[in-house]
Amino acid sequence: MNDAEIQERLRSVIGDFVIYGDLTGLERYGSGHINDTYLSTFEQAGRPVRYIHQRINDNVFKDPVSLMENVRRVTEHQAAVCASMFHGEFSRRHLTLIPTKSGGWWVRDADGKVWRTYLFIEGASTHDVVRTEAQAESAARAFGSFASQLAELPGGPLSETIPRFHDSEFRFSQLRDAVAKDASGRVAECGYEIEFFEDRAGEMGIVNAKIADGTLPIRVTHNDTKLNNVLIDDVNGEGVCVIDLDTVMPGTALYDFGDLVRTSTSQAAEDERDLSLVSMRAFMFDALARGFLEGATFLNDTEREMLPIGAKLIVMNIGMRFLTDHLSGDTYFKIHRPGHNLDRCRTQVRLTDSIEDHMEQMKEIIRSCR
Ligand code: ADP
Ligand code: GN1
Ligand code: MG
Repeated sequence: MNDAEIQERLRSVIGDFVIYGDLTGLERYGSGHINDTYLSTFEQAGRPVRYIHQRINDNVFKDPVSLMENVRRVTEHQAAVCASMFHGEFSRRHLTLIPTKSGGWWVRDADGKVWRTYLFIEGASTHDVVRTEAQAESAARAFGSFASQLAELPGGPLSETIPRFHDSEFRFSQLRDAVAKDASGRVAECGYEIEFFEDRAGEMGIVNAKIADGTLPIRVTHNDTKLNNVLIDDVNGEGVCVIDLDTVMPGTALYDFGDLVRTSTSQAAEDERDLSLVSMRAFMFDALARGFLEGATFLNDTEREMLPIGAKLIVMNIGMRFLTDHLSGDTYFKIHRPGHNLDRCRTQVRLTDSIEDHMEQMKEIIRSCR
């Protein structure tokens, strides 16, 4: 379905949400790899009000109804926590779901696809590439605080929206399967990358083992803490609101810190082709560690110590996922050019190399944050 057809579907479901006024604008929005996101403008009593509408990708999320129940629980809890902390701007500090006219939180279109609507948070932006240490620190503090807010989420464990999402042993086995199948005839061009992960096969289970023996606790985690999943205030640079809640579920805090390292220590974009630009810069790691540890005050000693190794594992994990998707014919992540997933994998491989070179320094930075 092309963009015009998706927009047509959106126009037909938009009337099912409780939104007042006249629709005056609708455009595609954002640079996420998974969902379809649109920005609308409604003229309400003489002023424009904006909304975000998202069609949930059901190739990736097999149970959108449970996913939406997770999102409802998380945002409702955040609203209660933020109400006492942020007088005057509390609706900028968490996502607000718009209800439907029938009293629910999502709508199914004629094709059975699930749509949701959020208030658009004004005066803040997402960034695909980190520019300053202050930006890294703000983003990390926001994700750390998000984890603290959800530490006491009532109502039992959240649903696992993607089973074994960050399990590196599982991702490695998927990569081996994709290599064995060679569905798109691309294995021959990926020898270096496949070998790189094979050489590190013994490391894939490090975090799983610590979860299994009980030294790493399972917490409520975000699981997609890319820099572009936090809105940064356009004026004061603060991390205003954590977004993209589709993968909030039980997990280890290591990877929430790790995905920040993956997306906010290098000066290069995730799909940069000039690999000489890709590196783990220690001063950015330092800013992330300070911000995250300030926000996530609940981490135990093992979690703190393992933050650098968690970072290395999640970079490899996502690198393996990009490579698996490339070998399988690009069926999961949106691509915008041929070889896009391979380019993305290559930056992760280079970043892993750089993390290995800096591992002792990263551990020392974490120790010095005490
Ligand atoms: P994806 O899963 O595809 O990454 P996101 O939920 O991250 O989708 O949304 C894509 C982009 O839309 C974000 O990077 C952000 O720029 C923008 N966005 C999403 N929700 C909001 C919101 N409530 N207010 C302002 N911008 C938003
Ligand atoms: C996807 O939706 P988005 O673009 O924020 C992916 C993450 C990857 C990321 C890599 C549900 O995140 O797991 O780390 O791309 N989300 C899902 O950029 O698979
Ligand atoms: Mg996103």
